Amino acid sequence: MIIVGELINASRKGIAEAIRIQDEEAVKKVAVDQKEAGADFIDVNAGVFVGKEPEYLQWLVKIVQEATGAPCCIDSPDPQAIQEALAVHKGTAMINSISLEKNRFDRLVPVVAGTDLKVIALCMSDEGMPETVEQRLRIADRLINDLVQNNIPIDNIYVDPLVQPIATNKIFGIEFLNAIEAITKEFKGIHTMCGLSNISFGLPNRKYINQTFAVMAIAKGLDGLIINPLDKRMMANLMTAETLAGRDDYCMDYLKAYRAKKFEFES
Ligand code: THG
Repeated sequence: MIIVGELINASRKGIAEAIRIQDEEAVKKVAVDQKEAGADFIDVNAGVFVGKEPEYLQWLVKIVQEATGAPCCIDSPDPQAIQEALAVHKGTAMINSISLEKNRFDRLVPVVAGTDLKVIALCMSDEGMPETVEQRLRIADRLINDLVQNNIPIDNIYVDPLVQPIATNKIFGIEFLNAIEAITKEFKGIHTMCGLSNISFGLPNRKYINQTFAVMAIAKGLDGLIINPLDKRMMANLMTAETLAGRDDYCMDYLKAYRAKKFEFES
């Protein structure tokens, strides 16, 4: 399972301010805290700064890697911004994200082809956001085939079927979960990924919804999550769900987490 720490995102007020005043220490602390909590990749997103996004993304990549040595998940809809951020990135980054939208696909495939980069493939096309399992599968099928044909190994592809808020349509939870199951079954060796917290948008007690949904998605085969790794109950849920889903030989990871006191938090 791959954990991407979501907290360095300029849609969050404190982070936007830290970026605006170039407060290195503030950003570095959020990066280090997430790495120590178990994040494998640190998401960096400066999307609210129109015009300055590439420059700010480069700055974020540099200081996050200085502080943690961890790889970044470069989060932007703009292929140019992703490419500029990659130029200063050390090691194997994750691209967040490519999609079937023509501009994104055509500009990012040459960047990723023939490299070790990991890539999140959003189930989105120029026809818009999919809602049903069938719509997601159709997009995933084209995306995966086109990426593999372009010399991108299936093991480096993380399909994101797109979580939408349950408050806006009661089917959005189950359609997402069934999409994870269908994609995992249909494409051997593929990975899946999602920004989980969209599910709880507009509802109270969001943490609880996110924690519960994570467990349901892991049972369907989800193996990558963009989350707040500082949420200890979320992290404990993820590890336990992996074990219960049959993906932890002899419960070794569970026992290791227990011994490392990962299950000690306020209930
Ligand atoms: N898929 C992919 N990338 C993504 C998303 C996705 N990147 C952005 C987003 N969705 C995931 N990242 C975040 C970052 C911050 C927040 C939500 C998603 C956020 N956090 C609130 C805060 O910190 O103030 C609190 C949320 C909560 O209550 O838990 O808003 O879907 N590929």
